[in-house]
Formats: sequence, C-alpha cells, structure tokens
Amino acid sequence: MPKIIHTADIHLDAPFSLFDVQKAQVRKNELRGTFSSIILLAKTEKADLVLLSGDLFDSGFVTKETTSLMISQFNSLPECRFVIAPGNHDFISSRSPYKKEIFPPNVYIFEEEGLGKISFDEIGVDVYGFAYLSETHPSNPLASAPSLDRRKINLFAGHCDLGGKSDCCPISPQDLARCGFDYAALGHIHKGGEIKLAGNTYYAYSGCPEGRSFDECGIKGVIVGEFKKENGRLAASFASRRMCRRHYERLTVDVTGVSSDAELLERVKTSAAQAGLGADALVRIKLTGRISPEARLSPNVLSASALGLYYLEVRDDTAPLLDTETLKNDISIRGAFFRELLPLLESESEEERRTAAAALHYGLAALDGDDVVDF
Ligand SMILES: [Mn+2]
Repeated sequence: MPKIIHTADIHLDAPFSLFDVQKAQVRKNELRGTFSSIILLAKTEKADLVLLSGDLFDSGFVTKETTSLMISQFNSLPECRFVIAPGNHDFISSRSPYKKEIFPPNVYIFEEEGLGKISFDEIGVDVYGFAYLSETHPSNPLASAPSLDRRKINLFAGHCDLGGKSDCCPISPQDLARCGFDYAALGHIHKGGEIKLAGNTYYAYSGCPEGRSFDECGIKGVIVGEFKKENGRLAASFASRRMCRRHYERLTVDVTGVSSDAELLERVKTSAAQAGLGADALVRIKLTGRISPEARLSPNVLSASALGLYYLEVRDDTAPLLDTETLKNDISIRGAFFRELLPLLESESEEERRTAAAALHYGLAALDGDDVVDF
C-alpha cells in the first residue's frame, strides 16, 4: 500500500519582493524551511515516494547553500524515493544542479523530453514522467499512451498545463484518461489541492507549498496519497497537508464613517480577526467606503504590529464622505476647489475618480490648515 507525497513549484532561491527588504530575506530562508518540512513530513508519514513535479528551484542559478540543503535532506531519508520531473524553471541543462551535482541514489531525475518510466518493483509502483530541456516544452509527452503494467500502481509526474494552448506542455484531461495512470501528480499551476478524475485517472495540481506573493494567496501545502490495488482495482485516498510557514491574504475592509485612529484600527482589527489572520499572515488590505475629510486620521495607525500580522500593505480606496450640497454652494475657495474637481469626481473612469478623491482629500485638508494625512 504505497504512500506518496506530491509536491511541485517550490521555487527555491526565488527572490521575494516585499517593501521590507529584511523580511524578504527572511522569507527566502523560510522557503528552504518549507522544503525541509516536506522531507520531515515524508519521514513522519513513512512515505515510500515523494514526487516533485517541477520548479524545485527558481532558476539555473542555485546557491551553494540551497544545493547542499537539498542533497543533505534527500540523504537524510534513504528509505524514501524522490522522483524529480524538472519544469520550466529548473529545466535540465549542463549548468543545472541536476547535472553538476551528485545526488544520492534515492533521488531519480527524469532527463528526457519524451515520456520515460522509473520502476520501483519493491513497492509495486511505476512512475512515468519527463523533463523540460529549456524554458518551454511545447510538445505533448502523452500524445501516445504508454503500455502500463496494470498490476502496478501507475503514477505520472509532470510539469504540465491542462489549460489547452500553452508552451508549457499542453495536455488535456482526455490525455490523462487515455494514458490510464492511476494518479497524475501535476506541477506548474501554483493554486492547487483539488483531486479530480478523468476516466479512471485521479489527477491534481499540488500547488506551491509556500506562497511567494499576493498572487499566491491562501494556505498552501502538499498532497498525501495512499494507493492499493487488488485484482486490478484501485483504492486511493488523498489528504492535503499544510506546509506553508506563512500565508498571503487580501482583505477588503469597509471603513465608512470612522472618524478617529482608534475607530479605524478597531474596524480593521475586527475584520482581520474574523478572517483568521494572525502572526503568520502577510496581508494586503484594501480600505473602502466613505470617510469624512474632517476625520483626523494619522498615517501609521495601521501597522503589522498593531494588527498582530507578520507583514502589511494598505491600499486606500476610500472616497471622501462629503456634504456635497454645502460644498457646491460654498462661496469660499473650498467650494471653488470642489466645483473644479466635481466632473472628475463623477467621472466614468475609476482611476480618475480615485485621483480626484485623493486630490480633494489632500486639498481640503491643506485649505483647512491641517497636516496632510495619508494612511
Ligand atoms: Mn512554477
């Protein structure tokens, strides 16, 4: 009853772009930690096999530290087999660590563009897979179906795009069904976790085990699968396991009507708590709603530490809550300023409305002799 762990798209050594440079470096180290956690999971789960379906590292330039870590981690679990199917970021080349480094004997790497097979008779498993030899792989390695040994558990590991037209190994669920694998462990799409069925073939993207930006929100992990075959009939079970050290999240908070720093902080704190966001979260908050230009809000009231988060970005999409009738008829410069901006405040274009609202916010504050506030 072989147990496997399916992961992909770890992107070791990827740069992290955060406004906080120190935290970006911490995140880079944490990504190595996530890789080590996957190996630890393989150990505690007593996994027979770990499938790494591409993009193990982010580019051909891998630091010595990362290569040593990979090799020592693979070495630390000699009873487990690791199968790597290189993707578009970690493609096979003469400069690649796959060629330059000596990996331990429990690491198996696909090195051909076409479909290959690695047999593990001792656990009754055949793994099919292929490699990228450059940043693209326009051909379909599943164009012709391999002849499977039905008594075995037949797995496929590949960095593929199921979405039709693509330079990154375009395949379809029909290809998977026709090939008849028991499970296809896919990489390339960083959002994953859902197990699907094409014909008799289970398939899934594991997604990346650690998000790297606000494009990769949510809790990330790996898929653990257990397989049993009796008289050619497959019984399979799957579970998702969280692997990420931290998670990226986007949060929209309507702050209509807040009139003080304390109220603003309280409103946002409540929303963050309701969304379950804590010290392991990197959060991009969008503030919406209408705020009175007279509200005395200071720029630094919303901070990661005040909200108990790891990292915070705030985007202010609020509009001023205006007594438009009074302003329209205001004969002072405040009214003239407002009337000047009015066509833009009512513009069709959201961008124009946003700019005009910001101009009004700063302009009225300046005319009122306030410190110009931003948050
Ligand atoms: Mn990737």
